[in-house]
Amino acid sequence: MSNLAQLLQHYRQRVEQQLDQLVTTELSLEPRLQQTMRHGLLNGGKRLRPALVYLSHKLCSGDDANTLTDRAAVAIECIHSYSLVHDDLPAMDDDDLRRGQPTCHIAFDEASAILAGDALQCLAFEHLSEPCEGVSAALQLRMLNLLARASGERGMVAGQAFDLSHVDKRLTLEQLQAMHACKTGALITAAVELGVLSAGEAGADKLEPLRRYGDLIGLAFQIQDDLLDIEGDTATLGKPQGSDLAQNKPTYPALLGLEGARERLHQLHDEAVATLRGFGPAADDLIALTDYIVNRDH
Ligand code: GRG
Repeated sequence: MSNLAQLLQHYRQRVEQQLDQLVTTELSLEPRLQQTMRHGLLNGGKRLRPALVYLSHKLCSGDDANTLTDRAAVAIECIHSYSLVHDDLPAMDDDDLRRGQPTCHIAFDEASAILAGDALQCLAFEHLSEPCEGVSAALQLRMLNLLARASGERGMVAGQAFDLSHVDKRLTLEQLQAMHACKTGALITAAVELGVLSAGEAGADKLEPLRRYGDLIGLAFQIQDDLLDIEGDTATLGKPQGSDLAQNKPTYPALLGLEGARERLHQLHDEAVATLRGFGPAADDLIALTDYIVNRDH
Protein backbone atom coordinates (compact mmCIF):
# COMPACT_ATOMS: atom_id res chain seq x y z
CA MET A 1 0.00 0.00 0.00
CA SER A 2 1.38 3.46 -0.90
CA ASN A 3 2.13 6.02 1.79
CA LEU A 4 -0.86 8.08 0.72
CA ALA A 5 -3.20 5.08 0.72
CA GLN A 6 -2.07 4.27 4.27
CA LEU A 7 -2.54 7.85 5.34
CA LEU A 8 -6.02 8.05 3.81
CA GLN A 9 -6.97 4.81 5.53
CA HIS A 10 -5.65 6.13 8.84
CA TYR A 11 -7.71 9.34 8.59
CA ARG A 12 -10.77 7.50 7.26
CA GLN A 13 -10.73 5.17 10.26
CA ARG A 14 -10.11 8.07 12.62
CA VAL A 15 -13.11 10.06 11.40
CA GLU A 16 -15.41 7.05 10.97
CA GLN A 17 -14.80 5.91 14.54
CA GLN A 18 -15.91 9.33 15.77
CA LEU A 19 -18.93 9.45 13.47
CA ASP A 20 -19.94 6.00 14.62
CA GLN A 21 -19.79 7.03 18.28
CA LEU A 22 -21.53 10.33 17.67
CA VAL A 23 -24.67 8.93 16.10
CA THR A 24 -25.63 6.07 18.33
CA THR A 25 -29.01 4.44 18.40
CA GLU A 26 -28.83 4.02 22.15
CA LEU A 27 -31.12 6.23 24.23
CA SER A 28 -32.90 7.54 21.18
CA LEU A 29 -36.40 8.96 21.11
CA GLU A 30 -36.62 7.98 17.45
CA PRO A 31 -34.29 5.12 16.42
CA ARG A 32 -35.43 5.33 12.79
CA LEU A 33 -34.06 8.87 12.51
CA GLN A 34 -30.69 7.76 13.80
CA GLN A 35 -30.68 4.69 11.56
CA THR A 36 -31.29 6.95 8.57
CA MET A 37 -28.53 9.33 9.69
CA ARG A 38 -26.13 6.40 10.09
CA HIS A 39 -27.06 5.13 6.64
CA GLY A 40 -26.20 8.53 5.14
CA LEU A 41 -23.00 8.92 7.16
CA LEU A 42 -21.50 5.46 7.37
CA ASN A 43 -22.16 3.85 3.97
CA GLY A 44 -18.67 4.29 2.56
CA GLY A 45 -17.26 7.46 1.08
CA LYS A 46 -13.69 8.47 0.46
CA ARG A 47 -13.60 10.96 3.36
CA LEU A 48 -11.54 13.35 1.27
CA ARG A 49 -12.71 16.45 3.13
CA PRO A 50 -11.62 15.11 6.54
CA ALA A 51 -8.27 14.14 4.95
CA LEU A 52 -7.91 17.74 3.75
CA VAL A 53 -8.66 18.99 7.29
CA TYR A 54 -6.05 16.67 8.84
CA LEU A 55 -3.33 17.24 6.26
CA SER A 56 -3.75 21.02 6.28
CA HIS A 57 -3.48 20.95 10.06
CA LYS A 58 -0.38 18.77 9.84
CA LEU A 59 1.28 21.03 7.31
CA CYS A 60 0.92 23.95 9.72
CA SER A 61 1.63 22.31 13.08
CA GLY A 62 3.69 19.22 12.26
CA ASP A 63 1.28 17.20 14.50
CA ASP A 64 -1.27 14.66 13.36
CA ALA A 65 -4.28 16.39 14.93
CA ASN A 66 -5.75 17.91 18.06
CA THR A 67 -9.31 17.79 19.41
CA LEU A 68 -10.32 20.76 17.31
CA THR A 69 -8.99 19.11 14.13
CA ASP A 70 -11.08 16.02 14.91
CA ARG A 71 -14.14 18.17 15.57
CA ALA A 72 -13.69 19.97 12.26
CA ALA A 73 -13.16 16.71 10.33
CA VAL A 74 -16.36 15.24 11.78
CA ALA A 75 -18.35 18.44 11.21
CA ILE A 76 -17.34 18.78 7.57
CA GLU A 77 -18.21 15.16 6.85
CA CYS A 78 -21.63 15.62 8.52
CA ILE A 79 -22.31 18.60 6.22
CA HIS A 80 -21.08 16.70 3.15
CA SER A 81 -23.22 13.65 4.02
CA TYR A 82 -26.31 15.78 4.63
CA SER A 83 -25.82 17.44 1.23
CA LEU A 84 -25.63 14.07 -0.51
CA VAL A 85 -28.72 12.74 1.31
CA HIS A 86 -30.71 15.81 0.23
CA ASP A 87 -29.20 15.90 -3.27
CA ASP A 88 -30.43 12.32 -3.87
CA LEU A 89 -34.06 13.18 -2.99
CA PRO A 90 -36.76 13.03 -5.70
CA ALA A 91 -37.08 16.84 -5.58
CA MET A 92 -33.41 17.19 -6.54
CA ASP A 93 -31.36 14.55 -8.37
CA ASP A 94 -33.77 11.67 -7.67
CA ASP A 95 -31.09 9.00 -7.30
CA ASP A 96 -31.72 5.44 -6.10
CA LEU A 97 -28.10 4.58 -5.47
CA ARG A 98 -25.29 6.29 -3.62
CA ARG A 99 -21.91 4.66 -3.11
CA GLY A 100 -23.39 1.50 -4.61
CA GLN A 101 -26.14 1.24 -2.00
CA PRO A 102 -29.77 2.40 -1.84
CA THR A 103 -30.03 6.11 -1.07
CA CYS A 104 -31.57 7.15 2.25
CA HIS A 105 -35.05 7.82 0.88
CA ILE A 106 -35.06 4.41 -0.83
CA ALA A 107 -33.68 2.47 2.14
CA PHE A 108 -36.03 4.35 4.52
CA ASP A 109 -38.51 6.91 3.19
CA GLU A 110 -38.51 10.48 1.94
CA ALA A 111 -39.52 12.17 5.20
CA SER A 112 -36.84 10.23 7.10
CA ALA A 113 -34.20 11.24 4.54
CA ILE A 114 -35.15 14.92 4.77
CA LEU A 115 -35.07 14.83 8.56
CA ALA A 116 -31.81 12.85 8.67
CA GLY A 117 -30.19 15.47 6.42
CA ASP A 118 -31.54 18.26 8.64
CA ALA A 119 -30.25 16.53 11.77
CA LEU A 120 -26.81 15.87 10.24
CA GLN A 121 -26.50 19.53 9.41
CA CYS A 122 -27.36 20.55 12.99
CA LEU A 123 -25.02 17.90 14.35
CA ALA A 124 -22.09 19.44 12.47
CA PHE A 125 -22.52 22.77 14.26
CA GLU A 126 -23.39 21.18 17.60
CA HIS A 127 -20.21 19.10 17.50
CA LEU A 128 -17.90 21.91 16.43
CA SER A 129 -19.31 24.22 19.10
CA GLU A 130 -18.92 21.83 22.08
CA PRO A 131 -16.56 23.37 24.65
CA CYS A 132 -12.99 22.35 23.90
CA GLU A 133 -10.29 22.49 26.57
CA GLY A 134 -7.51 24.97 25.85
CA VAL A 135 -9.30 26.43 22.83
CA SER A 136 -10.63 29.98 22.84
CA ALA A 137 -14.33 30.51 22.20
CA ALA A 138 -13.30 33.14 19.64
CA LEU A 139 -11.44 30.55 17.56
CA GLN A 140 -14.37 28.11 17.71
CA LEU A 141 -16.75 30.90 16.71
CA ARG A 142 -14.52 31.75 13.74
CA MET A 143 -14.53 28.13 12.62
CA LEU A 144 -18.31 27.85 13.03
CA ASN A 145 -18.81 31.03 11.04
CA LEU A 146 -16.55 29.78 8.26
CA LEU A 147 -18.35 26.43 8.03
CA ALA A 148 -21.81 28.03 8.08
CA ARG A 149 -20.84 30.48 5.34
CA ALA A 150 -19.36 27.75 3.13
CA SER A 151 -22.44 25.55 3.58
CA GLY A 152 -25.25 28.02 3.11
CA GLU A 153 -26.56 30.75 0.89
CA ARG A 154 -23.06 32.06 0.13
CA GLY A 155 -21.70 28.61 -0.54
CA MET A 156 -22.94 25.09 -1.19
CA VAL A 157 -26.70 25.70 -1.01
CA ALA A 158 -26.39 28.68 -3.38
CA GLY A 159 -24.48 26.52 -5.87
CA GLN A 160 -27.09 23.79 -5.67
CA ALA A 161 -29.94 26.30 -6.12
CA PHE A 162 -28.20 27.84 -9.14
CA ASP A 163 -27.67 24.38 -10.62
CA LEU A 164 -31.35 23.45 -10.18
CA SER A 165 -32.57 26.70 -11.69
CA HIS A 166 -30.31 26.34 -14.76
CA VAL A 167 -31.17 22.82 -15.86
CA ASP A 168 -31.25 22.80 -19.67
CA LYS A 169 -29.94 26.37 -19.82
CA ARG A 170 -26.70 27.43 -21.42
CA LEU A 171 -24.02 28.63 -19.04
CA THR A 172 -20.90 30.59 -19.75
CA LEU A 173 -17.62 29.22 -18.43
CA GLU A 174 -17.63 31.98 -15.79
CA GLN A 175 -21.11 30.96 -14.60
CA LEU A 176 -20.16 27.29 -14.53
CA GLN A 177 -17.05 28.10 -12.53
CA ALA A 178 -18.98 30.31 -10.09
CA MET A 179 -21.60 27.57 -9.63
CA HIS A 180 -19.02 24.91 -8.82
CA ALA A 181 -16.94 27.23 -6.67
CA CYS A 182 -20.06 27.38 -4.46
CA LYS A 183 -21.57 23.93 -4.89
CA THR A 184 -18.49 21.76 -4.37
CA GLY A 185 -15.58 24.17 -3.98
CA ALA A 186 -16.77 26.07 -0.91
CA LEU A 187 -16.79 22.99 1.31
CA ILE A 188 -13.43 21.80 0.01
CA THR A 189 -11.85 25.20 0.69
CA ALA A 190 -13.52 25.23 4.12
CA ALA A 191 -11.97 21.83 4.92
CA VAL A 192 -8.51 23.25 4.23
CA GLU A 193 -9.20 26.45 6.18
CA LEU A 194 -10.61 24.58 9.18
CA GLY A 195 -7.49 22.39 9.29
CA VAL A 196 -5.29 25.49 9.25
CA LEU A 197 -7.35 27.26 11.93
CA SER A 198 -7.25 24.18 14.17
CA ALA A 199 -3.45 24.60 14.25
CA GLY A 200 -3.90 27.98 15.98
CA GLU A 201 -0.99 30.43 15.68
CA ALA A 202 1.07 27.92 13.70
CA GLY A 203 -1.31 28.40 10.79
CA ALA A 204 -1.74 32.17 10.91
CA ASP A 205 0.59 33.03 8.01
CA LYS A 206 -0.50 30.01 5.94
CA LEU A 207 -4.23 30.65 5.80
CA GLU A 208 -4.20 32.84 2.70
CA PRO A 209 -2.06 30.62 0.43
CA LEU A 210 -3.84 27.49 1.63
CA ARG A 211 -7.23 29.06 0.95
CA ARG A 212 -6.04 29.69 -2.59
CA TYR A 213 -4.88 26.07 -2.76
CA GLY A 214 -8.37 24.96 -1.58
CA ASP A 215 -10.07 27.02 -4.30
CA LEU A 216 -7.86 25.48 -6.99
CA ILE A 217 -8.30 21.92 -5.83
CA GLY A 218 -12.06 22.41 -5.41
CA LEU A 219 -12.41 23.26 -9.10
CA ALA A 220 -10.04 20.48 -10.10
CA PHE A 221 -12.13 18.03 -8.06
CA GLN A 222 -15.26 19.04 -9.97
CA ILE A 223 -13.65 18.77 -13.41
CA GLN A 224 -12.39 15.28 -12.57
CA ASP A 225 -15.92 14.43 -11.38
CA ASP A 226 -17.33 15.54 -14.76
CA LEU A 227 -14.67 13.55 -16.62
CA LEU A 228 -15.36 10.44 -14.52
CA ASP A 229 -19.07 10.72 -15.39
CA ILE A 230 -18.22 10.65 -19.07
CA GLU A 231 -15.70 7.84 -18.68
CA GLY A 232 -18.39 5.88 -16.77
CA ASP A 233 -20.77 6.29 -19.71
CA THR A 234 -18.04 5.31 -22.15
CA ALA A 235 -17.28 2.17 -20.16
CA THR A 236 -20.92 1.08 -19.88
CA LEU A 237 -22.29 2.33 -23.21
CA GLY A 238 -19.23 2.30 -25.47
CA LYS A 239 -19.08 6.03 -26.16
CA PRO A 240 -19.56 9.36 -24.41
CA GLN A 241 -23.25 10.16 -24.33
CA GLY A 242 -24.33 13.09 -26.45
CA SER A 243 -26.00 14.79 -23.52
CA ASP A 244 -22.76 14.76 -21.53
CA LEU A 245 -20.98 16.74 -24.19
CA ALA A 246 -23.93 18.85 -25.28
CA GLN A 247 -23.76 22.56 -24.61
CA ASN A 248 -27.07 22.50 -22.71
CA LYS A 249 -25.71 20.28 -19.94
CA PRO A 250 -23.49 22.50 -17.85
CA THR A 251 -20.25 20.57 -17.36
CA TYR A 252 -16.63 21.44 -18.08
CA PRO A 253 -16.31 18.87 -20.90
CA ALA A 254 -19.50 20.29 -22.47
CA LEU A 255 -18.03 23.78 -22.53
CA LEU A 256 -14.34 23.05 -23.11
CA GLY A 257 -14.45 19.68 -24.89
CA LEU A 258 -12.84 16.57 -23.40
CA GLU A 259 -9.28 17.63 -24.17
CA GLY A 260 -9.91 21.20 -23.04
CA ALA A 261 -11.34 19.97 -19.72
CA ARG A 262 -8.35 17.66 -19.18
CA GLU A 263 -5.98 20.50 -19.94
CA ARG A 264 -7.77 22.81 -17.48
CA LEU A 265 -7.64 20.05 -14.86
CA HIS A 266 -3.88 19.75 -15.23
CA GLN A 267 -3.40 23.52 -15.12
CA LEU A 268 -5.36 23.68 -11.85
CA HIS A 269 -3.39 20.75 -10.45
CA ASP A 270 -0.06 22.34 -11.34
CA GLU A 271 -1.08 25.69 -9.86
CA ALA A 272 -2.29 24.00 -6.66
CA VAL A 273 0.95 22.04 -6.32
CA ALA A 274 3.02 25.17 -7.00
CA THR A 275 1.17 26.88 -4.13
CA LEU A 276 2.10 23.98 -1.83
CA ARG A 277 5.75 23.76 -2.93
CA GLY A 278 6.34 27.06 -1.14
CA PHE A 279 5.98 25.14 2.15
CA GLY A 280 8.82 22.70 1.38
CA PRO A 281 8.80 19.02 2.38
CA ALA A 282 6.07 19.65 5.01
CA ALA A 283 3.61 19.79 2.11
CA ASP A 284 4.56 16.41 0.59
CA ASP A 285 1.50 14.53 1.92
CA LEU A 286 -0.88 17.25 0.79
CA ILE A 287 0.76 17.23 -2.65
CA ALA A 288 0.22 13.46 -2.82
CA LEU A 289 -3.46 13.97 -1.92
CA THR A 290 -3.71 16.63 -4.64
CA ASP A 291 -2.32 14.16 -7.20
CA TYR A 292 -4.86 11.60 -6.00
CA ILE A 293 -7.80 14.03 -6.30
CA VAL A 294 -7.06 14.78 -9.96
CA ASN A 295 -6.20 11.18 -10.88
CA ARG A 296 -8.86 9.35 -8.84
CA ASP A 297 -11.00 6.79 -10.64
CA HIS A 298 -14.16 7.15 -8.53
C1 GRG B 1 -28.57 19.47 -1.30
C2 GRG B 1 -27.82 21.65 -0.25
C3 GRG B 1 -27.55 20.53 -1.14
C4 GRG B 1 -26.39 20.51 -1.77
C5 GRG B 1 -25.93 19.41 -2.62
C6 GRG B 1 -22.65 18.39 -3.05
C7 GRG B 1 -23.93 18.63 -3.72
C8 GRG B 1 -24.68 19.82 -3.30
C9 GRG B 1 -24.45 17.78 -4.60
C10 GRG B 1 -23.77 16.54 -5.02
C11 GRG B 1 -23.82 16.44 -6.50
C12 GRG B 1 -22.54 15.94 -6.94
C13 GRG B 1 -22.42 14.47 -7.12
C14 GRG B 1 -21.55 16.81 -7.17
C15 GRG B 1 -20.26 16.39 -7.66
C16 GRG B 1 -19.16 16.56 -6.69
C17 GRG B 1 -19.39 15.78 -5.44
C18 GRG B 1 -19.79 16.54 -4.25
C19 GRG B 1 -19.20 14.47 -5.43
C20 GRG B 1 -19.33 13.65 -4.23
O1 GRG B 1 -18.23 13.87 -3.38
P1 GRG B 1 -17.19 12.70 -3.08
O2 GRG B 1 -16.68 12.12 -4.36
O3 GRG B 1 -18.17 11.66 -2.40
O4 GRG B 1 -16.18 13.19 -2.12
P2 GRG B 1 -17.89 10.49 -1.36
O5 GRG B 1 -18.96 9.48 -1.67
O6 GRG B 1 -16.52 9.94 -1.54
O7 GRG B 1 -18.08 11.10 -0.02
